[in-house]
Amino acid sequence: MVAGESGLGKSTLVNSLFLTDLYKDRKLLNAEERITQTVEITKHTVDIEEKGVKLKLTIVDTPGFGDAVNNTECWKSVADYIDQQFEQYFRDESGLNRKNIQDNRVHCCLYFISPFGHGLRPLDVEFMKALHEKVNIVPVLAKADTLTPGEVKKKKIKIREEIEQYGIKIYQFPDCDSDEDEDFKQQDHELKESIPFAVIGSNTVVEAKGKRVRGRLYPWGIVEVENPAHCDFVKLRNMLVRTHMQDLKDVTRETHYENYRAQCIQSMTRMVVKERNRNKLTRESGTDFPIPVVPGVAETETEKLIREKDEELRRMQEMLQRIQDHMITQKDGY
Ligand SMILES: Nc1nc2c(ncn2[C@@H]2O[C@H](COP(=O)(O)OP(=O)(O)OP(=O)(O)O)[C@@H](O)[C@H]2O)c(=O)[nH]1
Ligand SMILES: [Mg+2]
Repeated sequence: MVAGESGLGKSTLVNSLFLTDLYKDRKLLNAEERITQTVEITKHTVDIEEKGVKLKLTIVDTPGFGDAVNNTECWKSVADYIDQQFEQYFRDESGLNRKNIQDNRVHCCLYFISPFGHGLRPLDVEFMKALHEKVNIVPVLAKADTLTPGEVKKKKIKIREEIEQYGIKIYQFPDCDSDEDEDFKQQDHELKESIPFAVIGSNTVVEAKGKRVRGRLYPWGIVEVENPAHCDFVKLRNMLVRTHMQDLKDVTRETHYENYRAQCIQSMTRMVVKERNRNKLTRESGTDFPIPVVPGVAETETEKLIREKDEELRRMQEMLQRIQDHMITQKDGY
């Protein structure tokens, strides 16, 4: 998923990252014609191949914030989207047909930080804090071609300090084992120092040193998206689809989804207990529950509400039971 302020190049970057049509079809429109402002959350599915392994990747593009007069709670629709995916997975997982569940949970959120500010803006802090318990946040420094290498370096340090200072929990790369070889350790160190990844997006092909590359053409030269000397694009893509994809999925499953599930089960249990007590009290005071539906006899509004609540309660109890059964079989399986 990509998120962040409007106009920072989110849609352009995801196109540059994964929509590989570029290499199949050279008849390209320029970026301005191809990409317009994103106005709603959109989902694209792309098939990519990494070292012979075919992967189906879902990209979620979100509308940038900052255009509205009031930007409070601009993170709400994104947070709701993430929760909805968890909810769907939770339903599927606790349902009867658990074999073919489609996993639409969001495993990573690239959060775009403006290159024009002095570090993080208050809205960035608010946005990331609203999401950091739900999703793996990977911060990126947008439009890095607008900064000199020195500026990029300084901004990265400042942003990392601020992330720490404001208590924002971004995705943590797992520590590498002490017995790994030196090359690997060095790569790992460089990756951690790259945060926030400086990125440049482009959907146009330009000619650089006789080769056609994805880049941006300026009167003073060409910026190549996939040149490691120009930005961290390749590093970011490798991290996402090669080196850390499994870990991003693991952390989503073990931490973010588990949090969601625990909260859900807790609130369902609380509701079931509350309803049970209520029913017990009403029964003791003489009313019979559940109210039977007699065909032909019109229910009063209250009776209808009580019956609906009872049905909801019964569904929840069934779901809880299935979750418990599922947990027991899982435990037995280990
Ligand atoms: N200089 C520079 N411009 C870029 C870069 N990436 C995108 N742009 C330009 O920035 C403008 C906005 O790009 P979009 O990709 O539409 O931005 P967005 O973040 O998706 O914006 P919303 O959909 O409004 O959230 C376009 O004119 C792009 O060509 C970049 O890396 N560097
Ligand atoms: Mg967009």
